[in-house]
Amino acid sequence: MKKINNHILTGSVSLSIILFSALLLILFMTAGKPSWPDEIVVHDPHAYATPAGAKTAAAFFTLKNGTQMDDKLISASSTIADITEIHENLVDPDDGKMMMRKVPALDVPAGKATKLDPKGYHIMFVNLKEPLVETELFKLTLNFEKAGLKEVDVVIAPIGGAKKSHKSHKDDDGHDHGAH
Ligand SMILES: [Cu+2]
Repeated sequence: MKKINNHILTGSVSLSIILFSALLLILFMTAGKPSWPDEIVVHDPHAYATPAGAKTAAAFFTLKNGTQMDDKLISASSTIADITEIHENLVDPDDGKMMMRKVPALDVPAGKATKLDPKGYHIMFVNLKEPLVETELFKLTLNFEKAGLKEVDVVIAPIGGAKKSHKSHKDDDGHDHGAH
């Protein structure tokens, strides 16, 4: 009788170990992999309303590349301005002031989130045809080297949003966008 009990006990312990190991294996295999769709998602595309007479504006978003392939944003287009370009904000090494320059492409690595925010990259609109008005939307077409064209609706946030993010280092959604 005692022998049988031991045997049953050993069996159930073995089964537990196997189940536990399988669970660990599943956890290990899924750890670190973002549960993103197998495509590039343009998250939270937004711009800020412009004062009357303003000639330029910028759009920001996060690119979530859920594919297995590194990609590149190679151009952007819109009908709201004469020129739509990919820009980078950076500190001028000569005078320490913020400056911006046009970049030919923006890397969008596989499995990573690439942020366009006031600290770094943005989509620049030059020679605006009309001011950007709060709560309205405009179409922006992004051209990726591999994923091709993606059209998104850019939400126009209140005009104060950009200023506030520069002064307090925070924007309306509470994310830290750093100083300018
Ligand atoms: Cu710019």
